[in-house]
Amino acid sequence: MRTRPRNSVINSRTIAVASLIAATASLAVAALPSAPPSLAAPATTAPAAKSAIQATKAAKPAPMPKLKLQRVAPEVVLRRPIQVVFEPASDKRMYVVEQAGRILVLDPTDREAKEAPVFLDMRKQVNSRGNEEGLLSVVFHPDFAKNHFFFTYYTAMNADNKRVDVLSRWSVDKETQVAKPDSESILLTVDDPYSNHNGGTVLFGRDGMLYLSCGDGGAANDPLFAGQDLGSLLAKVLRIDVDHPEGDRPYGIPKDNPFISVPGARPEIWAYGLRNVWRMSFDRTTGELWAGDVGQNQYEEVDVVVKGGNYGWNAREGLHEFGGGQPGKFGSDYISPIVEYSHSDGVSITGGYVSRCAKYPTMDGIYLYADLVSCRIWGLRADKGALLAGPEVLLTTRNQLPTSFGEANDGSLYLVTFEGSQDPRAKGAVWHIAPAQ
Ligand SMILES: [Ca+2]
Repeated sequence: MRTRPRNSVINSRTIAVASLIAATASLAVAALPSAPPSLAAPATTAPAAKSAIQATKAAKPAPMPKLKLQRVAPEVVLRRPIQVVFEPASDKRMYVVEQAGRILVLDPTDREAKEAPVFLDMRKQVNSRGNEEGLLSVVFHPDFAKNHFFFTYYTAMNADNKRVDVLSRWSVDKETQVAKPDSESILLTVDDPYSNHNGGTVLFGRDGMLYLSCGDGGAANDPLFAGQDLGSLLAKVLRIDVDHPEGDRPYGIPKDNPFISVPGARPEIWAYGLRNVWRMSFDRTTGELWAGDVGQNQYEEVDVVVKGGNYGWNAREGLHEFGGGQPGKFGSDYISPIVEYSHSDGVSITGGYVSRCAKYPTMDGIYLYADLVSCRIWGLRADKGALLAGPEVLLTTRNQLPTSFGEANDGSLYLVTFEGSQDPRAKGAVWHIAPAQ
């Protein structure tokens, strides 16, 4: 999620926009026609993307379907849900992450459910005072069926009452299927002095490695110079091996990480120059890592994150020079976003997933993403980092801010939303995504 002024939960602009969107006073979420051209997200002006568009016009990618949403467990009360994840091999157990620090379990097919049992309550560990603080992400180990491990990424206050970002491993009681509350093992803490820009998604690649997105620390303009600093874990995507601890580290460094031989660089770094990747995901077919990088005041961007890639923050915001006055130079060889959009179309990108569900072939290969504030959900097609089609508005939610997407084991996708309210107990919902026809 994006920067907010200090001391605000969701700023007045957010509330104003959300209120406008809520004007229908209905929880219904409807498919809308495409936004008019003036509202549509602009295609990137990157030369590579332009040529890709031209080159593929002849190929005529399949049209993108509009989307419809069906609410999951409509009677269950959720408070500021910000992620849903599934344990490997079980689409009957959807885990809903509440920002304050609870993980709840839902069967997404049970429309009669009245409540979601608590899987883990870690509100005592978590600092969720700021709008962007809290329990931010959860992921299950790929070998969960054997080792019963899962991982959390959250913000906390350390023993010196300083802000830190924390990556932890936990165990599940295989009999009760509930997390063991005293099983936390901290793998990594990152000093993070400001309440905003904390990343963060934790997930596994099909290489078995754990990936984590860290924000630039916060405030505004990257005052820590983190974006281009390979000595800092902030403003990065990290990649570690949680199955092979090395020496004093409770995790290993993969031998093919890109900066392990660079003096002064943190060996955990996979990619850098990323301001605040709130949500990222792997395309299960291509293995590409897709990220929504939240911009500052002008441009939001969709990136495909590659090994060793430099995405330009804070010399660049989207495709544009950023006047931060920091060490990076605008003209350097940064990797361009697949697309950007300006703040006339939204103000905080929520990265999504590439749809790969066999049940919905018309959605196959479409990357879905959203804006937290304008509530638009776009689709695009790309190949090897070049735009093929879109972006196109496929849906706009009403009075529900899209905080995250989720992907079941069968590839079906979900949307997570909450109401545009400053109340940390604001209600939210989970929605199953399908083509409108
Ligand atoms: Ca921060």
